[in-house]
Amino acid sequence: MQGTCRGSTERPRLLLITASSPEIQRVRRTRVLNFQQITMPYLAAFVPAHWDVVHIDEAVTPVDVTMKADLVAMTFHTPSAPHVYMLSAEFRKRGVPVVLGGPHVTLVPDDAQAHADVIFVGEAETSWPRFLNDFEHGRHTTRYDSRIPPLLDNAPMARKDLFHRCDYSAGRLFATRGCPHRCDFCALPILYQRTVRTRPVDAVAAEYASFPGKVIIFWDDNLANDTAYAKNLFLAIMRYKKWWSSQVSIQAGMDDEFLELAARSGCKQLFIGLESISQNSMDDVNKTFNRVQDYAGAIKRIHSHGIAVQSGIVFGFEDDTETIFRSTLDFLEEAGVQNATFNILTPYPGTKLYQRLEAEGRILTRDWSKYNGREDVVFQPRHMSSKTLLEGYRYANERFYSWRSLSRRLSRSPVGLWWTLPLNLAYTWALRCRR
Ligand code: B12
Repeated sequence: MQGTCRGSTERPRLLLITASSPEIQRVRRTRVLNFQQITMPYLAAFVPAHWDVVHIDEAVTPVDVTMKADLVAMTFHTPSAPHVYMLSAEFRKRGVPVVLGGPHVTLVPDDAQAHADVIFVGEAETSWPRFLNDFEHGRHTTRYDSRIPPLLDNAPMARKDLFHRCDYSAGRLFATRGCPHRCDFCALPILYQRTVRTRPVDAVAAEYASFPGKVIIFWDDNLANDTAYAKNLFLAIMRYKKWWSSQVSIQAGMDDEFLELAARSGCKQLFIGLESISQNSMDDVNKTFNRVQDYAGAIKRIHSHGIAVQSGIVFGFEDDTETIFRSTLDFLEEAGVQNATFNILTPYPGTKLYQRLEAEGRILTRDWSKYNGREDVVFQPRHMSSKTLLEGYRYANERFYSWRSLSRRLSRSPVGLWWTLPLNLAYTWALRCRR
């Protein structure tokens, strides 16, 4: 492997790749929205100015392994791991050193180490610039571990010139990072070591304002982790009159002041990980702060502030039987939930859930490409067959985006009908095309 860059007069070239395997793109093809990814444009902001930086987002552009580069760095989720390892082998065969980081690497570093020259475990605000300097001087090591979660006081804006949405209509940023909880199925306790950190409100507001487009998504894990911070942020971004959405926990739905300020600052939808309507299941995976009895009231309160709800639902928990699919859909329709993302429970390697199921001999495959949460069941469910789980998951999607459910849900809660109706119709249409 080359440790240094080409001739000293030439600018070194860094190729950043947001990897997404063809399989996961196929699995997620019903997704109507083409999500802008920010990890690599954000890491690019730390790269010294004398580097040429190119970003390929595989969701929109295929990777050409013959591309000229002095260094390749990739970020990826677990289902893209085999694909990334293949890409990595191709680059390395051509003498280009490869650096890997992101959720899969942090969850199972030893899995990735064999396929890269250098891996990054955890967050990289400190280690990434250090590595680039080491690399240029030919003294880098093979593994950079971020043991202390970095503060985000000086987090730069992501480089918009590297976004694949060149019209900048897709405003994506983060204000906070991390989550204090330890849900067994979630990667966050490992990725961010259960520490919640915030960026300065002014810096976030400035980045928010810098997007010419009107629609913004905060890629936060839970914008309601620190409600005092969030309320200050809402006051700061109100003046820009944009529309935004973020992920929050159900607790946000119980805080009228939070919801009122959120709505006034332009919040149009909150994504809430309801996960399951079975309290036993929530308790079993250590998501005890989700109190199922509070769901309906919280959703109603969110709606009363003119904010739509997108609920994250997971099927396949220990308490789930064949009736869970129908009763979940009954609940979502009754509550007038505007949008939902359904997932098949997937024990990502490195999580507590994976360890437990592995100890019980219930992991069915270690082919990471099947860890997509949408089309494959990778563990043995307790009370049903894999086939029943898969069929139930499909039933949920079909029923939720059927005409009947759509009219039931949206008539029950017509919040933001001018945009929730077209979006629901788009999902319905996408599902029909898939059949
Ligand atoms: C936004 C998001 C998405 C977006 C965009 C994805 C993207 N790559 O940006 C969309 C909607 C497309 C998406 C899809 C999926 N996602 Co997602 N997503 C997130 C989310 C909420 C935020 C990621 C983000 O932008 N963070 C902000 C950036 C700045 O931080 P960061 O990515 O953590 O990067 C830092 C470090 O990790 C590190 N780093 C990261 N990569 C690299 C690479 C190098 C070279 C270096 C040096 C450092 C480095 O440096 C950064 C600074 O410290 C996370 C939760 C989370 N907080 O991580 C889940 C998360 C990453 N997603 C997850 C999952 C499960 C999925 C899906 C599989 C869901 C599904 N069933 O379809 C798909 C897979 C898509 C695919 N193509 O493979 C899991 C990951 C599980 C796993 N084992 O991989 C997470 C952690 C959620 C969770 N709570 O478990 N996702």
